[in-house]
Amino acid sequence: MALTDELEGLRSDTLERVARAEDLASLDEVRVAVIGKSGTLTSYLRNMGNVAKEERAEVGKAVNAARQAVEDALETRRTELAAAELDARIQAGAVDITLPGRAQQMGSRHLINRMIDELNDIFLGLGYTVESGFEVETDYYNFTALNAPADHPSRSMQDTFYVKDLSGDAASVRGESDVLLRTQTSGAQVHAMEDWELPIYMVSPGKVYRRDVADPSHLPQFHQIEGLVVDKGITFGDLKGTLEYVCRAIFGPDRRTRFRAHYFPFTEPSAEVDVSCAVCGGEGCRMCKHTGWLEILGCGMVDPNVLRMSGIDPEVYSGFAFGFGIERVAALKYNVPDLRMLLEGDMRFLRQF
Ligand code: 2NL
Repeated sequence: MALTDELEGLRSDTLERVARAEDLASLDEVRVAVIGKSGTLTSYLRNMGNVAKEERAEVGKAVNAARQAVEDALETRRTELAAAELDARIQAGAVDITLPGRAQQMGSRHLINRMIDELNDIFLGLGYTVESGFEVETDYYNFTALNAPADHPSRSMQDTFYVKDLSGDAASVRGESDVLLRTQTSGAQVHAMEDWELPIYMVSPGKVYRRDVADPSHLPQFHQIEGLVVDKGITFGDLKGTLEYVCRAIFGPDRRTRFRAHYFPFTEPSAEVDVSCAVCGGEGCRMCKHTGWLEILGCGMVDPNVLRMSGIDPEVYSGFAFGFGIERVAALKYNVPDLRMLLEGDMRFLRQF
């Protein structure tokens, strides 16, 4: 029948237009054109009166079915397009709130450890062995084997941290145990003299402890690097040549050194070494207390008693020894006015090195 064919054509044509509609506005145009007041499908409903009576039921059914199909398709497509349009609007209005990645702060080696590495490298270059030893030592390795008299003030509880405090114990005369926090790294070198084969060319870097109150030039815990050479025919000339070379390696060729006679219980003769002041170039200033010189290390020829106590014959062997304070070397190299700055953890200061 021609009328139902027409309706079928209109239906499939409309469904195609619905599917093709790109946005809500063009979808609405399809709705108005087909099922609006004067839409093509609506006009079939309006004109039902003109349809032959016997066909009316069938045509009416077809018109309603077509209308239902068109309405369903419109609704489905409307939902799709509305969702897509909302999505587009959200995308267009979105504010980018991603933050730039947080950069990882790179740590760096602390100046004290850099200084230790640098000094170790200088001595390794001279063929020395690096041996750090123990931070907890016995009173024999820290004092006795180094020729320190039994009543030397550095042994007292006022100057040395004892691991066990035996005060009040009848077994102890001075109230001190024989286990202590080392006050110098020499213990490592005494162990070497006892245990190693000769000759010895060694340095001992590490932490040492003294019962001091911190001030610009003293810390109760600091680092030392001590050196020890024991060989046949070692002279003060070897000591002087070695330490002048080392000072130049640390401070550069422009700083001068001088040796001053001094006293240590473990070396004879002994000397202190000064390096010319970098702040004033030797003219005299506040940094060097107007002397032009800064004290950098102590040294000397190993006392024959010290060699003998560790089982070395001083008639055959001789040696020299020396000790640097690492914090002091760092302060003199970089003109740090107060050793405590090295320990305060102020990154504005530490990051300079
Ligand atoms: C200083 C002085 C020094 C030594 C340390 C030493 C070690 C042995 C034998 C003899 Cl096993 N001596 N060490 C010698 C002279 C000076 O240090 O003022 N240090 C900060």
